[in-house]
Amino acid sequence: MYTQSLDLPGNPASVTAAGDDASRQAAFDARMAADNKIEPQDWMPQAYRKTLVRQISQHAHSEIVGMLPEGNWISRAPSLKRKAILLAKVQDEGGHGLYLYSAAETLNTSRDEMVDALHTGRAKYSSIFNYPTLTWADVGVIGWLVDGAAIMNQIPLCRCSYGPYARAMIRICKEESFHQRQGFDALLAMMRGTDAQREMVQDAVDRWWFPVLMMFGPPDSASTNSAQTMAWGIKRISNDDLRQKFVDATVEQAKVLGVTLPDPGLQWNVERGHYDYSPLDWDEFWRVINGDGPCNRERLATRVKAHEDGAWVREAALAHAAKQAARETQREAA
Ligand code: FAQ
Repeated sequence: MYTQSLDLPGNPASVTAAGDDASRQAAFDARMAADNKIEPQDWMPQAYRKTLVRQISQHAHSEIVGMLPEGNWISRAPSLKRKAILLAKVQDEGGHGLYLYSAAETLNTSRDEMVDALHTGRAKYSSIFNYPTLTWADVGVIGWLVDGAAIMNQIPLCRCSYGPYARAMIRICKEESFHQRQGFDALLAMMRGTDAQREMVQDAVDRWWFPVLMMFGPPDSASTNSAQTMAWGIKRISNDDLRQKFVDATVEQAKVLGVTLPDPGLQWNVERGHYDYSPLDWDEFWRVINGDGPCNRERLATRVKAHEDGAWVREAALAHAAKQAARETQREAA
């Protein structure tokens, strides 16, 4: 049937299930060394499969939970135009979650298993979505900074060694790039408005800046997964290097916007050719990812309730599919 896979029958580079473990491992290693993609039906080490399921499913959960902070503002958007844009953006995030769950399903894990891991607190989602959206300016800041950080992290994932993940990331990055611009545009409109609007934007930037820098993950020295995922070509750039690239790009954008980034240690380092920034509060980061951030309980409870409330839709869809299949069988038999 149809497949996401790009490898073709007879392609000598494909890692087939034939042969002993050592020869399959050697074929996999050769593929990695040549920077070729691994496809769903290829043989892969269990640990590679497991780490992909971990990262892709956590990424999917982040997109789905990430709909909540902005979703809270759909009914309170300041104009019809901003409401339509926000509705479309939040829907896009839902779509990203679905492509990513589908990419993870190609690794032989079911959607139910992944969702259950999220709902029972066994799977993580991005720390950033455990912070509250207090004002309309927070929605603009999520677009500008959170989507901005997400793109910085995700562009290299378009070159990830696992084909379905890499391909999902291409479309996701295009949409995230639009999200980032809409956030910047919403903030620019407020910065050109009243003093109260400018203060609201500055307050939102002050609250989100440090949590956004933590989205890139712990410092490289504390990143337990990086060495292996980089060796496997899943991650291409380290947490600290991506964080630095983001800081360097965003300082310039903040100048255009006319906001101050809330870090007195932020200054250009001529020798390094990068901006220096102050150490981040990693205790806060670990607290948030371990379930004790400002909104962890609320976010998870909302997701669980949405899943339970949607049970009748899943049941109806299954009943419809069963009825269609029975009709098809009857037609074939007639
Ligand atoms: N939050 O060894 P590392 C978005 C965990 S999508 C929570 O460095 P790794 C779109 C990590 O899982 C945002 N947990 O981990 C949007 C690991 O624990 P584990 C999501 C975090 O995997 C915008 C432990 O710490 N993006 O924003 C975080 O090599 C607006 C040790 O860390 C992705 O998921 C964190 N920030 O690197 C939606 C991108 N950081 O699993 C709505 C794909 C680390 O061993 C609105 N993922 N941890 O128990 C990645 O690139 C990587 O997984 C990292 C973490 C970079 C997130």
